[in-house]
Amino acid sequence: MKLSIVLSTHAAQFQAVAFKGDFEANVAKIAGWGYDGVELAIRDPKLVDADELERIIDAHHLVVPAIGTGQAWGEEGLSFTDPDSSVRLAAIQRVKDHVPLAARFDAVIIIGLLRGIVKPGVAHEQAMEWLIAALQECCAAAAPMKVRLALEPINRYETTLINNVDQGLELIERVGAENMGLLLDTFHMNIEEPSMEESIRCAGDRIFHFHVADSNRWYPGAGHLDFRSLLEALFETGYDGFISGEFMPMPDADTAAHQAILHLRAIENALS
Ligand code: LER
Ligand code: MN
Repeated sequence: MKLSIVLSTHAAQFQAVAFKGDFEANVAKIAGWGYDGVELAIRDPKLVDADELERIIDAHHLVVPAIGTGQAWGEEGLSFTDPDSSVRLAAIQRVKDHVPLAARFDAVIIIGLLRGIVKPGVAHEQAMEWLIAALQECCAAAAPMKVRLALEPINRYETTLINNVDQGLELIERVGAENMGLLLDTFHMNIEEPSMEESIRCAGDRIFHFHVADSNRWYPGAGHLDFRSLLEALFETGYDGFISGEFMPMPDADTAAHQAILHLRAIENALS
């Protein structure tokens, strides 16, 4: 089982990123606990020194399975579905800017809240059309560099666009790009899916990335989700990507990261 954890390259507001702050010290701690990778949350790749990033990641024998883009929404309000076309264009350009960095690390680009919400005065289908056109453009820009995009179904309290796996799969059909898949997140699935295991089976080989947090969005093992059953269903689909921890830094970031890997490695041992 390949395990990673979300790490922000810069300070951000999003609460479920356990690690913010001193980047290299955090990478060292993450490697020390036995993680195999770090998922990078990057607001704008132009703010990142890619050589330095690669040096730090390599020095700690980690890889980067995915790059999160949601901070561009959280900190700057960029989205694919804003009624202002200049905002939509800026969001598309931001994803295109991520492509060279993602190619360098062989990382999936995550489309979470960068897709936006349906803003007041915008019809849902209009937002869907903007979303589909944006994803088609980003997928076309990413394909020559063999970069994949993963759209994350996100619970209803955070967005009204693509809350569950069914809607995600229908969206992928409409986008019609081979390099477009889904990121499933156990926290959102627990809110939206009638059966999380069944949804994992339905998504099958379209699962490009996987986030884990428990029912309370604390580390796996701190709530009531059955991670053994969920991971069994996930691996039965043939998924061989990363299981990436995205949870609250509770009771504190170090305890959460350490407890998560203890819980997930114990499940790995039980499954083997
Ligand atoms: C990001 O991966 C996520 O899960 C969302 O909750 C962001 O708001
Ligand atoms: Mn997530």
